[in-house]
Parts: sequence; C-alpha cells; structure tokens
Amino acid sequence: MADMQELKRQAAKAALERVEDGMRLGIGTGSTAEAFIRLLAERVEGGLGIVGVTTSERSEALCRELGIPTATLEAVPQLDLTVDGADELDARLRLIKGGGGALLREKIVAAASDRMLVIADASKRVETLGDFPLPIEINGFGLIATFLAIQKASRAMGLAPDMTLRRVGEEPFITDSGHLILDASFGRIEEPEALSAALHSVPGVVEHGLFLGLATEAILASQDGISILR
Ligand code: ABF
Repeated sequence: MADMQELKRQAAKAALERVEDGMRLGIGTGSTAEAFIRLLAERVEGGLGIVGVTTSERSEALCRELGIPTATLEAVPQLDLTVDGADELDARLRLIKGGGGALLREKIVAAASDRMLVIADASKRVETLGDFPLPIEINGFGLIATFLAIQKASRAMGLAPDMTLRRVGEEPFITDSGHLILDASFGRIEEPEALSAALHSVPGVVEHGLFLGLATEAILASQDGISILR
C-alpha cells in the first residue's frame, strides 16, 4: 500500500508528462511540489530545457541545489504552465492554498500562467471548501484592526471564523514578502467567490488562499491510481 508521500510522488510524476521542452514553468511550494521539483531535476539533467519561476524562497533554493534553471517573474512575466499543490480542492477546481505560507507568490505566479495544474493526493478533494483553515495574508500594520475588520466582513456573510495568527514557536510566522498570516477556520465555505470579494474589501488583507478560476486541471493520486479533474 502506497504511503502519502508516494501518492504525492505519483501525482508529481504524472504532472511531468505535461511539461514540454522550452516551457516557462511556474514551480509551486509544499511537499508535493517538492516531489515534482526532484523529478523535474532528473529530466533537466537528461536535457529538458525549461525555465522555472518559483513561488517561494524554499522552492527556489531546492531548484538551485538540483540544477533547475530559474528566473524571476520580472524577467519572465508570462508563463506556460504552473504546477503546484493545494490544501483543498472542490469539483469546480476551486482551491484553498497557503498552508505552506506561500499563497501570495503562488497566486501571482498562477495568475501569470496560461494553465495551472494542481497535484495532490486524493484526500485533498472535498465536497465543500473550508475544513482546512483559510490562510489570509495581512500587512503587519494595524493587525488587530484588520483582524476585527475580517470578523465584521465575515459576520455580514453569516460566517463566524475562528482566527489565529500563525506562529513559529513564540514568534509570528513571516511570509517571503514580509507579511503575517491569519488562519481562519470557516468550517464550510458555501460561497467562495463572495467570501473572496469580502476579504479583498478589507484594506489590510494582502491576499487570501482561495484560488478561484485559476486551476485548469488537477492530478489526484490515490491507492486506486491517478484521476484527473478538469
Ligand atoms: C502549497 O503547499 C500550498 O499552497 C499548500 O498550502 C501546500 C500543499 O502542501 P503539500 O503539497 O505539502 O500537501 O502548494
């Protein structure tokens, strides 16, 4: 029986079939994306020519270590394909991302790509988003005011999220872009589009982990094999 890491590797391996020579490739973050990076490195060593734009310092460091050529999004602002993991996805390819704290760059890179391919083990597929706490990246200025404004905007939608500031030990977690993250447990998010708009209406919110209308395909690996969602 394949363990979780092996399932992630299988999804990553299937994703490699979508990668073609000459592609400008968005490269995700997280353990599934790392499995993809490791397999990609083998192909690059074998002669595959791609340029990667990474979504985190962590993935950038791994790509460099493994010899995958990378460029900044400033240098390569339009991408052919992004391959990234997710924390949850529904049947309409709506996602929650950001458990790894890289949601802002992940969203910018996905939006700059013609296609976004999600790779995950099949346990990430849910009927309704929201079981996984929604990461909300916020500016450090006015943290409490932003917290209260998010509560108010949520309440106006009939939602009462349980929100906590993400920490590493005693210290607040700081994103690659220097912001903070609130993890907001909504339980069920029946209207992701409306919640997305409500969160974007709060000035201190930099970005949130609802990825809507960005993913074009998902490769899900389970004990029964690979399934594709489009
Ligand atoms: C990133 O890594 C995320 O946006 C998501 O939070 C996470 C998925 O983690 P994993 O691949 O380790 O399950 O893609």
